Amino acid sequence: MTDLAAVKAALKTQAVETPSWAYGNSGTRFKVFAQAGVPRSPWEKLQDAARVHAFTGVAPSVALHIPWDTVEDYAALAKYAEERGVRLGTINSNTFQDDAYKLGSICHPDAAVRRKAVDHLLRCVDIMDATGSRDLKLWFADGTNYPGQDDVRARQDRLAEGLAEVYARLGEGQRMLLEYKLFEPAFYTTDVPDWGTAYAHCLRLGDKARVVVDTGHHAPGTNIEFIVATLLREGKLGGFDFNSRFYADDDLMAGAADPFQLFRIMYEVVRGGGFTSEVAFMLDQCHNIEPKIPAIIRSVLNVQEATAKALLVDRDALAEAQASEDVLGANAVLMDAYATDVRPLLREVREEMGVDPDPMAAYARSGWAEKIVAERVGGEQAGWGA
Ligand code: LRH
Ligand code: MN
Ligand code: MN
Repeated sequence: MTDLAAVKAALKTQAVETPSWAYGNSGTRFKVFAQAGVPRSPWEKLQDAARVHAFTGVAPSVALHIPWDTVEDYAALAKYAEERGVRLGTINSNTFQDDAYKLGSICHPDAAVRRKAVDHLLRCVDIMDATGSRDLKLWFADGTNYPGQDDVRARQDRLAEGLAEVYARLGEGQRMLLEYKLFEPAFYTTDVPDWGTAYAHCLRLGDKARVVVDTGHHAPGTNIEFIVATLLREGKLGGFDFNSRFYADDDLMAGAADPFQLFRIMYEVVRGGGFTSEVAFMLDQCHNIEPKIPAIIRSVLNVQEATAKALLVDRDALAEAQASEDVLGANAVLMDAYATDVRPLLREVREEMGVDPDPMAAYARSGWAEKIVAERVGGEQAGWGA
């Protein structure tokens, strides 16, 4: 039997970080469809993120992406967030939009370009000091397009050297999260293509370095929950970038394409003792055609539903079925939890937290969508590269 009170208590501690860039305009490489009311600054992104937290109760922090979210005074930005009931979370570095980075950033063959990239990462740690952020999330677009283009082993050495310099700069309580991605924008080799490469670098660096699993960054068919179980077992799972995909790095709403996969991942998190603040649960999505704030609310709710189902797995019954070699029985225990309609339970949890039981409807009623369309006129909307 699962202890419902414990499940509810755990759900109340959940924290899903929303990404500042999801509030801005985005698109595919073919077209960005601008939406009315989209934020024109990091400050307005925080206003929207605060609405997501107000209506869900479980999205208390916002990830920044530097330089997309450049401001003069980061401490003031942190204060502005706090005044609205949220806080600044992970700082994401961006070393992929300068012309200098055409052949890479931290792995570039030219030492001057590597210096520029590492200086940017060090600057990100300065920003963390000002915002009070714990985590620096690193994703590198580095790689090559053609066999022979560069020495792939030398690129690993350059990567290790750059990471070590940034790692040494981390303060007490700060961490470095290294994110891998199979391909794109590089199409032949990517310098951090998989969890094994990320893990090897993190292991050398030390305890403050952890791996980030972005659920859209694997080859089709990859068993992501196995990777999660392995990293947790090694104490090296730093966090997630949740999103869903049908094909490649689609960045669709978490739980939209494959809610069963999200449940399996969350089950391994719960099973491995990872449902703690040690593991950062972040969204990393783009809302290219759907309204952004409701899409982010929906994504948070999808993560919450997968978590509730994972917490509902009857672990004793599962262990018993496994020990008695009952293949079908063990599978049925897991599927029973997955098949449970957890929406009534989550409505109760929200009511107990003082949040509207139906966040999507509450947001729609709130008038926020109409307000930002009316008020955010003029200026340049935030978006990829802005
Ligand atoms: C790369 C990625 C990474 C970036 C974000 C914008 O595909 O997942 O996390 O920071 O997208
Ligand atoms: Mn990501
Ligand atoms: Mn991605």
